[in-house]
Amino acid sequence: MEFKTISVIGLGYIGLPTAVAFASQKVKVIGVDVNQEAVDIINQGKIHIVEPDLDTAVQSAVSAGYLRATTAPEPADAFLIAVPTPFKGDHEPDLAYIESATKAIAPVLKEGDLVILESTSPVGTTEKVAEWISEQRPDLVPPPFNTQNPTLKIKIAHCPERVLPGHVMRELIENDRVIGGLTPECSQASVDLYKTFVQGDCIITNARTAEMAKLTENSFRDVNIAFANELSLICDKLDINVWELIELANRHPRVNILQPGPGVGGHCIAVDPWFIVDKTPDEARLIHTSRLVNDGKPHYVVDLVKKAAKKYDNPTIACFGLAFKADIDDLRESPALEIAQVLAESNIGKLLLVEPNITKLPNTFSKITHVTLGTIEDAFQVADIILLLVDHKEFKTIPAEALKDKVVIDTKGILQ
Ligand code: SAJ
Repeated sequence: MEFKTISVIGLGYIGLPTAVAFASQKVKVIGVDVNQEAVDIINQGKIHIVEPDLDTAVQSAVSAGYLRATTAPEPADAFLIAVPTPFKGDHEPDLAYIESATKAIAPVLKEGDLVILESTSPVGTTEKVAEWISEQRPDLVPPPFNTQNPTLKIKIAHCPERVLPGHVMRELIENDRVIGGLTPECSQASVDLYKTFVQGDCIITNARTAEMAKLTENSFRDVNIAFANELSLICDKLDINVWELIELANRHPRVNILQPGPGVGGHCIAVDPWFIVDKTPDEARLIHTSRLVNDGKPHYVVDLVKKAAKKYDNPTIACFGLAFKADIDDLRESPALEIAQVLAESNIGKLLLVEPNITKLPNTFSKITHVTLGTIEDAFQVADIILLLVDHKEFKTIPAEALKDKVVIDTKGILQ
């Protein structure tokens, strides 16, 4: 199948790099986003998010005329939906963005077009996309939509993104892709599309399995981090150094324990397991418990700090790191940020935030007078308690000497 024009709906952390990957192969790409500001920035050849090497790629794709952004969907041969799937209420998946993106493209679809859902989705969502299109375009997806034996005049598939923030530009090209069409023709058309730039294997399955594969990958990681986090609690109680313990256990040829930390953050690993729990609550017991273990870790860290602070009169607590993981500036869904916020609100002392990847105090702290943003050296001068929350490269070289008069709570095990 030939694709002259490709449209990517949602120009965020996944959609924009994907749009650029197609455009860099000299395919015309129309990027669509509801955020007018993001659209304007991209049309100037600039970016509104942080991801290594994305800026230069967008700049050349826009200046060469292969990438253009707009707020209103336009006709194309393939549409990739890459919008967020957060959860709402009691961890139920919120499909509102996928539904509105699908309904926005429905009017411009034509016979033969390919629609790919890239957003991480609960099992059954690709079928829902077909049903939403059927409601508006019965000429393309005749009702009632039959999941067992679909009759389609367009092609619909799920192909979950699996790239690691910070390495997106490389992983987009090199990673294997799992492709699940509603029919074998849908899958094959999707392989043809991704082969435009993907060097990894494009492996075909059905839509439900592709949906579950993505949720499984992130749940696997969440469960394994929960094991490490649980070990850290056990070791604290038994007076054992958890980092040394894990290093020793990992010398076994079939053991590979992940690292404990202040909790699990980001928009994927802490979210996706809930999509499995929501669908199969009675069966997903381990996955559910792991979520609770990881979500409980920030509270445990706060309690450790409160206990340490009791020995001082108005201590200064330096929080090292606010991002959701090392060497990025992304503070969304960050356990480090959550811990700093709870500490700031609990008024146990002054808070000095040390985050080398930001230049401005996050808005949540702007009205709290006892919270400031500072440097590592400021912390050495004034802090009574050092709380290490993120293993940023800048913190890995801190000399033991600089910490000798401080109480150190190191949630990542990198300080001497
Ligand atoms: N973390 C630990 N201990 C570890 C590893 C990670 O506490 O040993 C924490 C991190 O500090 C962070 C969180 O887990 O708070 C998640 O970080 P991550 O680097 O493991 O993953 P993400 O969320 O940046 O990206 C994940 C990736 N999924 C997997 O590795 C299975 C990525 O490939 C997915 O594309 C991405 O989720 C996504 O978009 O779903």
